[in-house]
Amino acid sequence: MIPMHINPEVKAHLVKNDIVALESTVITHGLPYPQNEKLALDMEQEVRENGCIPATVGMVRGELVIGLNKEQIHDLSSTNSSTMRKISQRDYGIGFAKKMNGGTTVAGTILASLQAGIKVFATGGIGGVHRGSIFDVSADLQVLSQNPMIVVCAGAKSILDLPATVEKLETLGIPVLGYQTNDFPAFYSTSSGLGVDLRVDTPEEVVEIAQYQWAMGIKSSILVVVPPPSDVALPNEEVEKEIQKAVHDAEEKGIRGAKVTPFLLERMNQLTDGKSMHTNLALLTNNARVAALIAKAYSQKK
Ligand code: PSU
Ligand code: MN
Repeated sequence: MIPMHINPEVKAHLVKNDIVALESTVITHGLPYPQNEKLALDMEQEVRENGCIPATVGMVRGELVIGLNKEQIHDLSSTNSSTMRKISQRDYGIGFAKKMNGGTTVAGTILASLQAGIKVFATGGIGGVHRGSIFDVSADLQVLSQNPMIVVCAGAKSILDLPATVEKLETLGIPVLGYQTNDFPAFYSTSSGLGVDLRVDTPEEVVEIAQYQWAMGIKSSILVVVPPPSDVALPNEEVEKEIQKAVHDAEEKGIRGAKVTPFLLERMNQLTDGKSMHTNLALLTNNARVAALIAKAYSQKK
């Protein structure tokens, strides 16, 4: 038995399954306090306003919590990130045994959601293949390829090598659906110049495709990519300069492993005078909205 607590409201909705899982590495390591706490609550609110129940996932003193309460969200938001772990696939045993506090990554949240029976999950951007000379590929990709979830995101963070990440998604057999778009978004920008496997315009189409894929016995996630809202999207060329600087700084400072992504996000925020964070926050809540529409459709079509 694993130490897992499912919030009573989430538990009561598991049969209907009109639930959206939300990650927490974005809270513990992705955004500064207090913007992270506000974001977490805004995403939950967005899910509720669109007719579903939010379940923010995290680890609290070695217990996997599915549906953090407000106090737990406050604690994970305001605690120094260096004392918390990024919980990805390899970290569960360690986190349980050593009673750690941590934020679950995309990989960690997918694994937790499946334990609870949740099928739809919203995040900002998945991890992927990093740029630069060090070989660094997020465990998110592998976990996406092996676990059946509907994952809503704005593509992969553009601090990554997007063409390589998209190739890797193809190799791993992860279908990429463009939600009301023909383009693979570049996180801060609406298009990376890369395509998607299919454009879909409704939540029902996403659910139908997922159900057929899983009925084939294929246990991979379905990636739904949503461009950032047009009023906050940044021009590709504008962010690209800053990304190159941030990646250069990370290499120069010898940043490695799980620290790379948080470093790059913070550096981007400094380099863009907070503009990148503004876009990041807006796309996260927008993804929560789309995920709720999909979870609702899923709950009705089960
Ligand atoms: N996207 C963001 N902020 C984040 C992340 C993604 O805008 O903080 C997190 C996600 O939790 C993702 C993780 O799963 O970064 C990837 O980390 P890594 O590259 O170390 O696998
Ligand atoms: Mn990595």
